[in-house]
Amino acid sequence: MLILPRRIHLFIVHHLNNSRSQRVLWLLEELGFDYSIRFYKRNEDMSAPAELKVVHPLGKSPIVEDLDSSAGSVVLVETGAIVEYLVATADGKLGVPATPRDVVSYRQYLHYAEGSLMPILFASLLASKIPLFGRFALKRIRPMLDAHLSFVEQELGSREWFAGSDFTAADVMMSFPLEAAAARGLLGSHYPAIADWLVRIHARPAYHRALANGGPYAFGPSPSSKETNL
Ligand SMILES: N[C@@H](CCC(=O)N[C@@H](CS)C(=O)NCC(=O)O)C(=O)O
Repeated sequence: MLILPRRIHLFIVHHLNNSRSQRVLWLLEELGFDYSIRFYKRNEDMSAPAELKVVHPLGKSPIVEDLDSSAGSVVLVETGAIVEYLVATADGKLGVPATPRDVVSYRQYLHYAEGSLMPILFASLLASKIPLFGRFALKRIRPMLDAHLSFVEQELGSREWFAGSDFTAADVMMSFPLEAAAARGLLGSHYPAIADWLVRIHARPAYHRALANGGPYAFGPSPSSKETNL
C-alpha cells in the first residue's frame, strides 16, 4: 500500500504587538503546529507599520502565510477565517463539537467575537478619545456594550466553555475582546463568570507558550496598559 506523507504546513504569522494575532499564536500552540513569527511594532498612533501592507494590501494583523497548503501557498487574513483554516488543517481538533446544541454555540461565537463584540468595543474606545461629542456617543454606546457583556456573562454562567463542556477554538476567538474589555476596566466586578473564564484561559500551558513566543502582550493575565489600541 502506498502511504503518502502528510502535508507539511509552513506557517508564518505576521504578528503585530498587542493585537489580535496573539490569538493565532495561541491557537497554533493549542493545535501543536510549528510556525515562525515575523514581528511588527505599532506606530506611535497605534496603527500598523507600512511593512504589513507588503504582505497583504489591508496591512492589518493577523496575517498568516501557509507556504505549503493544498491550495498552493496562501496568505490568510481575518482572524475567524484563519482560525477555521487552522482547525481544518488540524483535522478538526478544537473545532466543531459533537453535540448539535454545542455546534450552534461554536459557530455563533466564532462569528460573534469579530462580528458584534469587537465593533462595539472599538466604538467605545473611539468615543472615549473624542473630547465632547465622545461623551454623548458613549451614553448610547455604553448600554449597548453592557448588554453584550451581560449576555456573554449569562452564557458563561451556564457552561464551562463557549461551546459546551470542552474548550474549543470559539474560546480562542472570544479571548481578544474579553481580554481587551478587562484591560480597559470595563468588566469591574459585574461579570464574575467572564472573570473566571479569563483566569482559566490564562492558566492554559499553550497560552503561556504563545505569550513567551509573541513578546509583551498588554491584554494578557496582568494587563499592562489601558491606553493600548484595539
Ligand atoms: N476583523 C479583523 C481585524 C483586523 C485588525 O483590525 N487588526 C488590528 C490589530 S488588533 C490592526 O491591524 N490594527 C492596526 C491598523 O489598523 O493599522 C481580524 O479579526 O483579523
